[in-house]
Amino acid sequence: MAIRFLTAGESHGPMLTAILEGIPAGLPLKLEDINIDLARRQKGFGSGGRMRIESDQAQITSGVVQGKTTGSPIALLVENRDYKNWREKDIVPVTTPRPGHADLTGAIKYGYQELRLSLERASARETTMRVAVGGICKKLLSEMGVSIGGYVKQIGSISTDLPENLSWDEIFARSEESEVRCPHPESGEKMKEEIRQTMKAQDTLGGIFTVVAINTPPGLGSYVHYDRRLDAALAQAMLSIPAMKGVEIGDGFANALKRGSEVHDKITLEEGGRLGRESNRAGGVEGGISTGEPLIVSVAMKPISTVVKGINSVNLATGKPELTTYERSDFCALPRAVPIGEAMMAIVLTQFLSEKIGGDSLDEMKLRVSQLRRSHVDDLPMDNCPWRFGYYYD
Ligand code: EPS
Repeated sequence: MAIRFLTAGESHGPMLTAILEGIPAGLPLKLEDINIDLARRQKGFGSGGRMRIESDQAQITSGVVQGKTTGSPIALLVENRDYKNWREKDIVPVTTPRPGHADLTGAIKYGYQELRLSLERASARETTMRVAVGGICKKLLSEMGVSIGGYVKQIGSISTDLPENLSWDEIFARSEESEVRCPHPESGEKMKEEIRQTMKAQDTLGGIFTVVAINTPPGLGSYVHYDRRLDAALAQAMLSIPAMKGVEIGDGFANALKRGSEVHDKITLEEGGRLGRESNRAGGVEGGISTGEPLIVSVAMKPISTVVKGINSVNLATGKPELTTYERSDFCALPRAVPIGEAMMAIVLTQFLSEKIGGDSLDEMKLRVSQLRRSHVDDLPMDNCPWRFGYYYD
């Protein structure tokens, strides 16, 4: 069954909505499975005032009965608490577009006479529903043994090394303890200081976050067409998050500077015939197909485009050059971007898994996952004799 979803809702409208289709019947689901990630998306050093107003909680109006999915579309909603502050208000027109935001391009495209109409839907508020949908996908994946986590790798010029000899689960747990979702406490402190300095300078900061899926079955995705490659789908999903401008699979950019023999992950024979790897610089994908090693995706986020001190622009109402005006926004949203990246990864993996194995109920899916071919010599018998192409062609 194919997984698909749509979201609706505007940043200061009454509520956000999503419909998710393709989740099999019989998946136990608590609101807490969703709300835990909604809360994670709201937390992080460098957030603006809006996050003190909202306390996102999902409601489910279809597709889940007595704590289990039924196989029918799942309808989700999250109310915007801020709406009550806007519904009776006379809205001050926004006529000076912020460089970097959708204010100008939205007006060019849709012919708006008020730039707020662009920002209302282009706002990253919409990612609330992706996180809600991703929470359900994560729950389904967890039933198959797949878990997803992430951390902040860089904020502005401050990057982190991973603490040595820690499992991925430990890295994710340490990141959750940090206000900037950084697993390395010293680097985390430096990141916070960088954010403080930037706030003082009335400016904003970007950076890089990493998301990882552990225990992904091998064989998801394909090389047969551009749109069936798992790495390509992950890149598309990550770049669809507002403000994300670069994607790296594994050590993609560092690998580009090295020789092949230094890059490619040596295949080893482990006890019992499992095919292991000495490293995972490929980030868990070869030929557009998952290898079964941890799937690692890093994403570059540009600095938030609402800048307190203003950026040169043009007031479209007066036709005169003018600095952008400031309402309110985040100074650095990197910590909050991590759960959004995790959600997009969960959605893509659920899509690719469903496409490979189908299944209308959880039991059916679990059985099929257990029957998947693995990276194991016993699962890969070779004919090992010469052969000819034999096309029906002269
Ligand atoms: C955003 C601006 C801020 C952010 C918002 C994204 O909202 P407001 O204009 O209401 O202060 O807080 O993000 C969210 C509301 C959210 O839930 O992530 C923007 O312009 O993109």
